[in-house]
Amino acid sequence: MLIKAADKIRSSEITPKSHFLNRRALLAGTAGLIAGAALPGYARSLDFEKASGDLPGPLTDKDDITSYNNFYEFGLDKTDPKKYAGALTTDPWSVKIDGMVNNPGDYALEDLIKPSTLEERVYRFRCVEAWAMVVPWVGIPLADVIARADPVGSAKYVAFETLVRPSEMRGQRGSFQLLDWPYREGLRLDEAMHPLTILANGLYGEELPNQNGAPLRLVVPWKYGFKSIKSIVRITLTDKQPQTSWNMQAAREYGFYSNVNPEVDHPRWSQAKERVVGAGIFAKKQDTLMFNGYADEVGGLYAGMDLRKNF
Ligand SMILES: Nc1nc2c(c(=O)[nH]1)N[C@H]1C(S)=C(S)[C@@H](COP(=O)(O)O)O[C@H]1N2
Ligand SMILES: [Mo]
Repeated sequence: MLIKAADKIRSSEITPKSHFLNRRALLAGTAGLIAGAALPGYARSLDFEKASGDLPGPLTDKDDITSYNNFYEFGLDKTDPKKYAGALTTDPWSVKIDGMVNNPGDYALEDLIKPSTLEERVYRFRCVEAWAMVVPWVGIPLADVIARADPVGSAKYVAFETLVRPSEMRGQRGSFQLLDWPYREGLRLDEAMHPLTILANGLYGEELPNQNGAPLRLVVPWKYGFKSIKSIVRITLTDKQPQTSWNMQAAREYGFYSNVNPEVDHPRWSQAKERVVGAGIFAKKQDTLMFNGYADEVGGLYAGMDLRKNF
């Protein structure tokens, strides 16, 4: 619905997987994507280009990005979301923004995300199970949404919640539930306001497939995948560190920060190497990069912190 117009423009311009992405060409594509009234968004993309250093690598096939997913509301298997997430009604959709803000309210999705403000962001994306992807997301900076809600000075964290709707989410039905719903995530306010942090409503220039978290999901490219919460219905500003689903499930294995860090292993496996989704299980693993390759941009957020303790 929202970015339908982008389909035709983008599909002809997608760089084949085998090519190393040319960010400038891609941004030219983005200019087309947001054609017309969208100069501010384009300007921001150019700033981002300056700030973001090296290219993230070849794009992962859209098929892989949309058929190998984690979305426990639809089942525990990585093939479940593609099979079952189609049952979710994503229109109409609204997001409640509450807590320590001057402008709380229920914001309709189309009011929160205007096509003219959309940007394309090509990010490395990393699952804790050591799968790596490169995804051309479409979305808006989370900072813009938070600024609009106007946090009060003492707000320090942002909490997120996913929809609870067992009638459409088969993973929320039945007697065995691994996670306590709603799926919850959180960021420190400075992490949430960082220009790399986006709310995505699309990928590959098209509307976000349900299995990837339609209609609106978080993308925090320097953190493990589970921080990037899907199908968001609530954003709460708070002064207390929010509870997060995986930390609630297994606190010893999943900390609040969850920054990609090759030096801090998961208790049950090493995080020093990663596999590229789609490359096959026999492909050589590659080294995991500190902060998933975004150390220059985000390292300063954690200056002086013990990242073994704050994992
Ligand atoms: N609501 C919700 N969000 C979620 C999850 C989930 O189960 N439910 N899984 C997380 C995990 S573990 C990962 S790795 C990413 C996967 O995102 P992708 O399927 O778009 O690759 O979504 C994250 N967001
Ligand atoms: Mo994950």
